[in-house]
Amino acid sequence: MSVPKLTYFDFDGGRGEAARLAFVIGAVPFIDDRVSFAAWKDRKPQTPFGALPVLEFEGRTVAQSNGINRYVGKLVGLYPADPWQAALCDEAMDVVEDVGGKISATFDLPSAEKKAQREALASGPITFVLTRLQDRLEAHGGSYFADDRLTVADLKVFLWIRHLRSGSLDYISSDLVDRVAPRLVEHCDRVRSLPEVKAYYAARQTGG
Ligand SMILES: N[C@@H](CCC(=O)N[C@@H](CS)C(=O)NCC(=O)O)C(=O)O
Repeated sequence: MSVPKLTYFDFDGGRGEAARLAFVIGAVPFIDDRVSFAAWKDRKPQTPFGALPVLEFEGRTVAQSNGINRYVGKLVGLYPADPWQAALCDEAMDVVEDVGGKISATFDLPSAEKKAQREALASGPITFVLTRLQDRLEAHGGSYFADDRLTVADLKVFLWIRHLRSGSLDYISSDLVDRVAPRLVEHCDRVRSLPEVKAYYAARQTGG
């Protein structure tokens, strides 16, 4: 049987990491194709839309991270079968994608402009999405975003919250989530503590 190949950049985050974690948690073997930034220029034209992640399976190729998350979630049992629960799962993934895109757009800005835009994002859309995501989590029981169990939505939110709290985003205070959405910190810790997630990052020696 063919093994799925997930291609993404060589770091433990970003748009490809939720699908990597889903494969790991579901104990489904996959080829973890990690592209260095140096190699990207040559690889880019071979991708459907000039961007990563890309998933290849049984001779076919598909792009777009949340679509890949859904597909992998179905393969490994981390995506709801119920249509309403699936829509809730998609809701959380898409809102993270929307606000994450706003942050990504600041990466290459000159320092003063980056500071202005990130401070405005932190006090505006980021805080808004954090508080609303927390509300949604609480409305669905407080532990998971959909289906009363772990889904790919939890993985995507976990990775975003981990990134926001990492201190690696200049001008976005690393304690923002703790201040405005503490239930999302608990959720982040819950996902980070899953035995498969702990073992995965311990083996990668990145600590997650
Ligand atoms: N909407 C796409 C966005 C993909 C995207 O922008 N990927 C970034 C990495 S997270 C990328 O490939 N950047 C390199 C480039 O555009 O050359 C998705 O969700 O997969």
